[in-house]
Amino acid sequence: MINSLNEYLDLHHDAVHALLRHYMALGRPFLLRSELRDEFEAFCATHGHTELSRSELARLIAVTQEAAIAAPWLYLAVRTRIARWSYLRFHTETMQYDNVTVTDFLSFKERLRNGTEHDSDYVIELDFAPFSREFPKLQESRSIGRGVEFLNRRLSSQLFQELGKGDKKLLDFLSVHQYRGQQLMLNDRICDVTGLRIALRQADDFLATQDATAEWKQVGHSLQQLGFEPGWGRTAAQIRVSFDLLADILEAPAPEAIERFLGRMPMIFNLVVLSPHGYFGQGNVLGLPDTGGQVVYILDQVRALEREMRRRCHEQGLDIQPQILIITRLIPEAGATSCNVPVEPVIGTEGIRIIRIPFRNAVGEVVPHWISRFEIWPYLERFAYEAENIILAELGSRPDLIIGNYSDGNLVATLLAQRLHVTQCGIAHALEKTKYLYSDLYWQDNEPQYHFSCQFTADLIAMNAADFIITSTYQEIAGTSDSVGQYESYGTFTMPGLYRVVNGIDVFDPKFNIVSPGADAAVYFPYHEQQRRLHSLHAEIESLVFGAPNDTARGQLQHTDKPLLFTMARLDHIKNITGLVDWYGGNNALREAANLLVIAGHTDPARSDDVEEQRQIERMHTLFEQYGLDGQVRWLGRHLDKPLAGELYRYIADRRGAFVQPALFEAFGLTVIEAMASGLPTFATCYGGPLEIIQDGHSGFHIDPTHGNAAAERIAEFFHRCQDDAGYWERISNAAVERVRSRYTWDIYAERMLTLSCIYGFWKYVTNLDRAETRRYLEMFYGLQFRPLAARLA
Ligand code: UDP
Ligand code: LCN
Repeated sequence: MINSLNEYLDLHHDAVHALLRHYMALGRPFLLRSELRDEFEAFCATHGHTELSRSELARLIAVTQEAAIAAPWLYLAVRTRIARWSYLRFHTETMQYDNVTVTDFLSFKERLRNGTEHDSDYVIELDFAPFSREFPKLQESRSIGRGVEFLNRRLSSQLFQELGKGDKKLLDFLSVHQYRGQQLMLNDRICDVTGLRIALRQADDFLATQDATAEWKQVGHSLQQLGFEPGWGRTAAQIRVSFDLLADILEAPAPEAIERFLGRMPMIFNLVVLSPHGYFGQGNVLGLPDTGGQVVYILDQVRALEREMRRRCHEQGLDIQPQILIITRLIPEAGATSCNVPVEPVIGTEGIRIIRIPFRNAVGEVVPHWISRFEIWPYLERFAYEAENIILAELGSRPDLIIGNYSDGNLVATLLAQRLHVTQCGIAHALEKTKYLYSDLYWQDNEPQYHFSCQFTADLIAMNAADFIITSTYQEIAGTSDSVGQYESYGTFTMPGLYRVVNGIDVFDPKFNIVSPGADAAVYFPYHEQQRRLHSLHAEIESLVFGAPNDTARGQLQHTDKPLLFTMARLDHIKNITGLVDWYGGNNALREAANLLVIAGHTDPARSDDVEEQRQIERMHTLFEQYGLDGQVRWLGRHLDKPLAGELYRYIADRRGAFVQPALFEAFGLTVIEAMASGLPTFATCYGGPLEIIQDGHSGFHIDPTHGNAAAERIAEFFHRCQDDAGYWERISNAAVERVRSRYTWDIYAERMLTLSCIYGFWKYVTNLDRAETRRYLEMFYGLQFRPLAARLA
């Protein structure tokens, strides 16, 4: 690009000069991608530069994510391809330009931000790249998020290249397997690889003489004589498959065989899931501040994991009851929730418990009230240590895997995994960094409310410490060709006055894997499955939707025959529910076509403890007044339990309605897949997960929340088309159901998640995936950077 750009600049010096002066004249130190593009287009149109608008320079601007401007310099951060960056600068007077380093770019931004001409103080620069220089990395953007496939390919060949080395490690790995003192897989009769091969052949010969359905109690004694212990399979046939896979791997290790073999290994019996913030409970919590999809995700996830763990134990011939602990915060002032109860079994499971541990202040007293997720940082270290003792006591051993959730859970997972030497998995749910404009550069402005200094530091520590990371979508890691991924945004950034990050995380690292969550199929099923429907809830739903206003409901729908446009979310600014009401109010076509049903927050601000929510509630009331919405919008300020929410989606589908998710940004969006699974045509934000979930125009529609009127027009058009084209609603509805059925189910999730856990556990054991150097660096970063930042909040 640089060479052709050079030629272009030589030839069109004048136009380029004028353009650069145009950017300068805006008088803004920073311009984002959309601003750069819009200004470029405006400039070309005004000055009649059609040539320029098709030039190499136009292509450069199209891939520039950010510009920093101070005469005579214009610095650009260019994202040439997904997750590939370069930095360059123009001298606007001499028209010289050159490539600069990321440090140059960031320090230029810092100078602009601080209003200084030169770097004033020493700046801490974080760079994780040297630690993983020797480490295999993906090369292609399209492979991002398929880390385990890559690892299996790369490491299997590397490991077994040196004859005997990999075999020996595999043998060691199989020999250390135990469950509560009971030896699994191999005993000490097999002490080298040759012995293992011989034993495998003899065992195979022996099993060939046995009934395929014979179980361990029949064949186990003989196999034990040869050096084998339980865990290979429930029946003789299954045991033979495992033996054959191992024999194949010892002969020539193919990645698929390794994955299949490790997926059959009994490795994960005890699991710890961390989710400290918010109200974690099984009832009355959804919609409370900081309490939404993450709770739904975890409760569905652990159920699915338990089913899969039990299935695997059964198939492996082991009589073991897996255990899962969800560790969360105990909140003494728990309102109508059970968050003040220390131990709560998860309904419908055999071995899953919610364990609640209180936050304590500096002198050890229990903190009684809810604390926003943005302010929990000083409590986490103590919480982690208390959790460690409780986990060990509850499980009677170390867990086999620790899963962190969100920034706080991932930090606690890091502290625990480090102390217990356990494999750590990270799940972000929603990284806050990309949700707020300039959340890093202007971090100080947000500090009083959001404390991003703590959160981004915690994120960097946890994402680098995790052995593997699960994401719900590709774009969560690496964005799209137009937008930066949530993880990618941690690659390079600066928080002036705090530290500068030149390599914070590498999205080409094979630790990233996409494993999407599902919609609970027992609750969210298509509206046309009549025999499963909860008809008994319909009277309640009718009064919820069409009833008179009361202390938790505003508005009464005048035309009850119109279809319903439905939305349901926490009443956060980012969810943009007030934005939706604003577009609806201002768009007559949409108001004519459908009624709007909103389930969010409270209608009375006095019922909310959350400042952001209170502001949104007030804004909603203002909009009702401004547009006179009481006859067309029904706003329920209450939370629905899952069965009621499930039946409501279907009830709205019965009436040929639609669902809308208008968020300014949505990391994944469980309501989107729930609505789709119920057969509701769904309109959802094009920023975040829904972009990937929905195939626009086929299984739903994307809307741009920054162009509200266009979104409202699109929804209105949909309802009109449904009137003219009899099968249209059904076509979209069927495609939505099919999309969720094929991609977003908890069964697929659990199978994948457990296989990944086994594989990462194996590679961590047999290679240097342990990343000891990184851990040491992170410990220092935690001690010297995170702790003092968190202490300031205490
Ligand atoms: N939810 C619910 N009742 C409510 C509000 C929300 O059951 O009154 C559920 C909703 O069905 C979904 C979750 O809360 O399962 C919200 O998850 P989502 O991913 O959409 O958003 P988040 O709150 O995590 O940002
Ligand atoms: C948090 C969010 O903001 C949502 O987008 C996700 O769907 C939810 O967590 C579950 O991962």
